[in-house]
Amino acid sequence: MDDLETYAENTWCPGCGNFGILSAFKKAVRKLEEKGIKREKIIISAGIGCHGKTFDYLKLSGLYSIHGRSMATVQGMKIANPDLKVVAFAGDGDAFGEGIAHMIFAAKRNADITVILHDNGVYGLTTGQYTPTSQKGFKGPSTPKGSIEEPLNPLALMLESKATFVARGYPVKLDHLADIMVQAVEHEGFSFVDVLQPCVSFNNTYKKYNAMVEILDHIPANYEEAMAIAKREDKLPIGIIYKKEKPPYHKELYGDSNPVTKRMSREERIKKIESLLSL
Ligand SMILES: Cc1ncc(C[n+]2csc(CCOP(=O)(O)OP(=O)(O)O)c2C)c(N)n1
Ligand code: SF4
Ligand SMILES: [Mg+2]
Repeated sequence: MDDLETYAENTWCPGCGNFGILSAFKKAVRKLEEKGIKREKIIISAGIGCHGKTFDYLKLSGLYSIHGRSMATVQGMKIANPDLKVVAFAGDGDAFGEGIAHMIFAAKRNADITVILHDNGVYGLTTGQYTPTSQKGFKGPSTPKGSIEEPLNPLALMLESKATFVARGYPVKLDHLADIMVQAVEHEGFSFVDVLQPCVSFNNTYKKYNAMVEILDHIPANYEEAMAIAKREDKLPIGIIYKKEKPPYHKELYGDSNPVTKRMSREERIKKIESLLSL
């Protein structure tokens, strides 16, 4: 048993892409520790789904969220204590179905959170319904004749929503994914990692991804190049697709102040409210 493992029994299907995501994240935590980020400062959350079990299998502090709400949960954690590095594990149904407004607004306001998307193009836990990222023609119990909708492009959507760090990884390229995760957590602002995650039971994409994944040899120079890479259909480039420095939401909101360490007394708060009301 490693020191990031919990007592929870792992119930993912053998071969699931989630195993690689979990291993890559454990590697990332250890690399972050080597860089001086204490383990107790890394706080996690997750939605509901197969991806959500990542929360059960990681010995880190956090709060298990509900379907589509882990992005809101970690934003609250960050505002309450800006010293924390907060990470949300999200599913594609979770983040871009139920939680799509949270994703867009978290990116728009440059909330200092990291979202790791377990993008398997399917509702895995509920056994195979189509999601916003399912390919056109995808067959499952809710689309027996094949989905007639076009999929969302998570990278392009997050770029358009003003995310300041956008990346894509593949669990088969485990060390590469771990490096992306490290940089995503280190980034000050909204960081989004779209992980191409094969679901062996309901959407087995290993063959397709093995043929189409290509490691980017540079970080695109600007937004336009990033968007062009995000929209490529001939290949699936992985790596950091966009990175921009911009003040994060909590700093715009209250500078370097930390409500945990700089908590006003009751009297000070009443005085502050009175002064605000008298304006
Ligand atoms: C508010 C709410 N709506 C729906 C559900 C039922 N539900 C649980 S998991 C799930 C699908 C999860 O799919 P996804 O987010 O893609 O995660 P995956 O299982 O593929 O990792 C659904 C619809 C729920 N638990 N709560
Ligand atoms: S149903 Fe799919 S996503 Fe869920 S554990 Fe099995 S292979 Fe993984
Ligand atoms: Mg899914």
